[in-house]
Amino acid sequence: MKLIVAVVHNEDAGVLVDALLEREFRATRLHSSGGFLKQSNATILIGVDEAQVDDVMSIIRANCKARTQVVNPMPPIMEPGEFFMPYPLEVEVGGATVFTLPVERFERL
Ligand code: 2BA
Repeated sequence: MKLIVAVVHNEDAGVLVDALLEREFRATRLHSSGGFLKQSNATILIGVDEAQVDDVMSIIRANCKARTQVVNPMPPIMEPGEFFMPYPLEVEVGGATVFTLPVERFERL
């Protein structure tokens, strides 16, 4: 068995969980936030047989889109007389960041 951990955009999470449930995959949605942008995203946990990992990956690919986000960089600590022009930075946030982990033991009690 494998545990798929997918970090996705909040806006894609609902559709993704619905698509997984439609194909009878069980999923858990956790509220999370990115370390870099500090914006809210969603982490979806999906426990599946190894043979189903590719099916789940296809569902994630079909339902999660990459987006461009604009970030305003934090001003650095400056000496008197120095000047900082805060240019907004464009960052592409991927459709999904997916980790697939081996599961040592799984029980539903
Ligand atoms: P964030 O950490 O908020 O990162 C959002 C996007 O900012 C990233 O998109 C990437 O394009 C950019 N970014 C992140 N760290 C950066 C850095 N040190 N310098 C420059 N740009 C940086 P993604 O790579 O698609 O990641 C989307 C979200 O997935 C991340 O949100 C984080 O929540 C999660 N994630 C990505 N890689 C991860 C990893 N190795 N471990 C755990 N979570 C990860």
